[in-house]
This record gives sequence, structure tokens and C-alpha cells, in this order.
Amino acid sequence: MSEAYIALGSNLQNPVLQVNTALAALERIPNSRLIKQSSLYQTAPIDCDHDPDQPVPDFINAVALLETNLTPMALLQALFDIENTAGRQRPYINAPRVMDCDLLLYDNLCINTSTLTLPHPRMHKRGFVLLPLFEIAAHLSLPNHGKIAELLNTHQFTDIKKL
Ligand code: PH2
Ligand code: MG
Ligand code: MG
Repeated sequence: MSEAYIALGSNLQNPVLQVNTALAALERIPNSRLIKQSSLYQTAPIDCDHDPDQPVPDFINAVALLETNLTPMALLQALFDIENTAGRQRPYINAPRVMDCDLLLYDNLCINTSTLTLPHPRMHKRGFVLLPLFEIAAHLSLPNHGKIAELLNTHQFTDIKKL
């Protein structure tokens, strides 16, 4: 079996409920087992362009570890299915969303195709990913950016509250 780390994020339509619903959906992915899930974190939006009159709502974020026999592409499709079931729409880049399920890591695989880049290309810069990931996998090193503990030491991550 392979180990896959998955990031969940929502900032629309009761985000706590959305993340809990997605965690339950991860448990039902075929040929896979949900091994660990982090706490939920309330996080300020990062890189979300917006109209100054319409502030972007905070996110709820979490990270999960799945053991799986699915290929990375089959797992990615299962994550899209979870987003679509939640009613995800994509009006523009980084638009508010009911559910975002990102494949962060799949074993130590490094790939870069038009549909999937592993490790997730921005995960090492994002506190809303690194903090929950550290909670469930403090030992982890990223194939391209080293130990999570080091990344957390060298960056300042603010506006993140563990629920
Ligand atoms: N996701 C993004 C962009 N910005 N900010 C927070 N706090 N949480 C997210 O999940 C998030 C974000 C793109 O997927
Ligand atoms: Mg994302
Ligand atoms: Mg995504």
C-alpha cells in the first residue's frame, strides 16, 4: 500500500460541516483506508484576490493520511468526486469554495504532469497545510524541501487557530 497525504479546505456553506463530510467521504474511497486525520484549523485566506468590499471568509483546513492501493491519478479522481459531490464550482482561480481536496504527497513520488504535480507545488509555503500535517506526521520530510519541522521553524505562520 502507498501513503497519501490529503489537504482539505473550505470557506463556504458551513466549512466545519464541509470538512467533516469530506473526511467521512475519504473513509469510503475504495481500496483505501483512512489512517489519520488532523484537528480542524481556522485559517486566514492566503493568495485569494478579492473585491475589497467583499472580504474572503476564513477557511477551515485539515490534513488526512490515507493508505491506498489506488494509483495517484485514480486517487485524484476520487478527490475530484468528493469536491463535486460537495457542489464545488470554479468561477475563477482561488475562488471561495465549499470543498477543496488536494493531493499533497503520494509516498515519495515526484511527478509533474498537466493534471498532477507531486509533491503539491505550494504546500511547503503554506502554514494552513504544514501545521495540520505536522500534527499527524511530525517526522515527515518532503522529497523536495526537507523536514516539515524545519519549514515550520523558518517561516512565520500567523492567523491559524486550532479548533
Ligand atoms: N486554499 C487556496 C488558497 N488560499 N487559504 C487558506 N487559508 N486555506 C486554503 O485552503 C487555501 C487558501 C487554494 O487552494
Ligand atoms: Mg488548494
Ligand atoms: Mg485544489
